[in-house]
Amino acid sequence: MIKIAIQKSGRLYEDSIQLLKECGLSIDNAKGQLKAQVRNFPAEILYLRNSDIPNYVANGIADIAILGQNVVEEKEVNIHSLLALGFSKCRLSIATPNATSYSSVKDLEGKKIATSYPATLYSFLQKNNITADVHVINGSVEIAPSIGLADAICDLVSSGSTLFKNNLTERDIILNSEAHLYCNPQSYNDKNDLIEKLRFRMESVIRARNFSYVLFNIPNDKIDLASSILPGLKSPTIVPLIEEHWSSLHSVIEKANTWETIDELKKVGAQGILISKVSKMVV
Ligand code: PRT
Repeated sequence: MIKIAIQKSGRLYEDSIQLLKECGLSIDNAKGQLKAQVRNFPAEILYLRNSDIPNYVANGIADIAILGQNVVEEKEVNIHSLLALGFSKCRLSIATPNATSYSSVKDLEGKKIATSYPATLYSFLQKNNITADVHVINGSVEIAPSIGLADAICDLVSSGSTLFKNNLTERDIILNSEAHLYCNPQSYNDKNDLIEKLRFRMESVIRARNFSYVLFNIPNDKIDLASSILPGLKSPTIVPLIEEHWSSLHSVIEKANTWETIDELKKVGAQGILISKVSKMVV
């Protein structure tokens, strides 16, 4: 049996639960629950505070977890990433009031910096030979400069709207982060079959999110032309139509290029183009 830690509530919760469910795990996630048995996979879900999870994984209370790279970096624990999951993307950045001049990290010398990420900030400052006065606060870091607590902040940014609302400008990115699947190294050896089984499922679900399934009809003399537009997995599947000299082509295309691909397919004579969702993709 493996123990999987996910955030109890907060920004990572919905995406984590959805991913586990798309991996086929049947979970009762009633509100307020602290742990739940998975009904159809030998696993137990532990609902924990995000900031506590790295230590729980490091000491083996949980075998694997879904966590942002930012917290793992901050907690400086020996746990290993098995897979980047593509959600909860953000960056840990230095920001200062719009009106202050800032040309390089050297401008932080001797300044007060407010943050909830002291370890990551110290290591960044040390790498850049900067001595600064670090103030640790656990929330609303963005208001620190306007109340006179700090000259700069070091905090997570995603859309940038919180910085904008607080008249702050992002100056230096310390770390880019997204959610990863992490594991305890000992658990990875001891429970390799189960952990790998889940990692493989997650990888198939995550990969599928970037692709769509396309099928369309095309005159046979245009098949080569249409195939050259489709990157696909190997090469497109060709199914003859009852109507003579026509075939149906099936393939996968990158979601990001869906409309460009449709335009190109139309140009070479494709008809009846259907695009549908791919839920799992095993290569
Ligand atoms: O209480 P617990 O320990 O469980 O949770 P938490 O307070 O540590 O976490 P939570 O739910 O706030 O965030 C969980 C994880 O989501 C973080 O550790 C990051 O990995 C990830 N994440 C992604 C973010 C953001 N984006 C984010 N924008 N975490 C926080 N923010 C905050 C940021 O601190 C700032 O206040 O959002 C604000 C900035 O957002 P924008 O969009 O205005 O730039």
